[in-house]
Amino acid sequence: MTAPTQVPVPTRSSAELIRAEEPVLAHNYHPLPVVVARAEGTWVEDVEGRRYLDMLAGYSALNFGHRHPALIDAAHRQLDRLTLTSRAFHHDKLAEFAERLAELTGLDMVLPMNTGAEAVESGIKVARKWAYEVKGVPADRATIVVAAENFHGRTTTIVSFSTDETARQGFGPFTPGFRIVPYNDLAALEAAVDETTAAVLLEPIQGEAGVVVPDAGYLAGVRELTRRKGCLFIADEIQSGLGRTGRTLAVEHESVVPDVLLLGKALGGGIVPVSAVVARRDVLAVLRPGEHGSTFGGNPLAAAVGTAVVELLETGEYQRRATELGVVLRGGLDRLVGKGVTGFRARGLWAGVDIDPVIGTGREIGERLMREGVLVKDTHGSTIRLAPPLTITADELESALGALEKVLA
Ligand code: IF1
Repeated sequence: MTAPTQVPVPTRSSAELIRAEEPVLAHNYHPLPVVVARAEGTWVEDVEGRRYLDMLAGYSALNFGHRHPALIDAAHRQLDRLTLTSRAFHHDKLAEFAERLAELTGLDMVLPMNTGAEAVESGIKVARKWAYEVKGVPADRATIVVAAENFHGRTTTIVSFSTDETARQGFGPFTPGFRIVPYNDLAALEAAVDETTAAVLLEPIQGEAGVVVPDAGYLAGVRELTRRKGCLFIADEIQSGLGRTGRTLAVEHESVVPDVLLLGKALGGGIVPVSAVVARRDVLAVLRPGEHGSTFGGNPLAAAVGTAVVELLETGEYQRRATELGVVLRGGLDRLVGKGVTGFRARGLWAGVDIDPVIGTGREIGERLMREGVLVKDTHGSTIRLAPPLTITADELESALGALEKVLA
């Protein structure tokens, strides 16, 4: 009896896969009805072979596009050598990753973690320890000042200082020690920072709030205020960093160097989760063996991909593309104001676009754009976020803007 020839099992259709998820996958998202099966550069392809321009880029984790050859190659080479040791031992990729990342950011020391939230949590722990050991704040009295409409992740401590009820509802009790002030308001910040303040934690541009760009001078003002008051300035560049706004870091637009920098998303090249706290030596020096850690933080695969990402950024090519194509993006959006767009905020290849609610919600616009072969994500209400890979071409950007014009007509 010869074995029956292996008839390949047909993959389920998009509709079948969406239905299959329902009983077995937590419903913590409401994805667009598209099932991606493969991707390259700026383009993704669904199960049926339909192609879409990816204007979300994994919430800015895919700054270098899907499967950038240099990053995939670095991953393949490391997969064939060593993937994990834990930090109980050294491995041969970590020194170079830390050296290159510190050099790229102009700071001294690196604490490698995995997700953005882990970098934020680690930054909070380090700032508090610095406040007690260096600044002399009384034990358990350290405060950290944050901005309203912030988004820094989903852990219980992080949502403790969120102003978004959806992110907090049902997850209490919450972590104390945080003060919330309006974003882009130096007077409010001045009033909130006192001798107990360990740090001010801000996004240089607020992502989830709808790409809210602060007034010129705000970040420089925060830098001056925190220096004068003797507390740390922690810049969360997990979404705004690594080329997105046309500079390596968004704080560079105001020539500001924070005391602590939080990175994530694109640091992993869209391949593996890689995040980091990068800070002045006297700040990260508060951590001694056994006081903080992570099973995967700084693992060989992450370090190899992270180093390849830093190499891409060292060329300045992606920052230049975001600046140059940012002009095309801004021009295209300017032409849509009054034609369904009520306003927008943009910096580099990153825009929050407010759509006239009469035309539809952000979600409805997203569904119409999907039918035009363009994928975006709404943030709140009728605002959509545009954040394509920095590898997008001018033609691809123009066609995405054309699709937006079409669905708004
Ligand atoms: C979701 C958006 C939300 C971030 C900043 C830290 C983190 C994020 C500035 C945490 C993560 C992601 C999370 C994802 C959607 C997306 C997001 F703004 F990017 F669109 F939610 F606000 N700091 N942002 O933007 O990083 O732990 O996720 O690696 O939670 O739905 P993470």
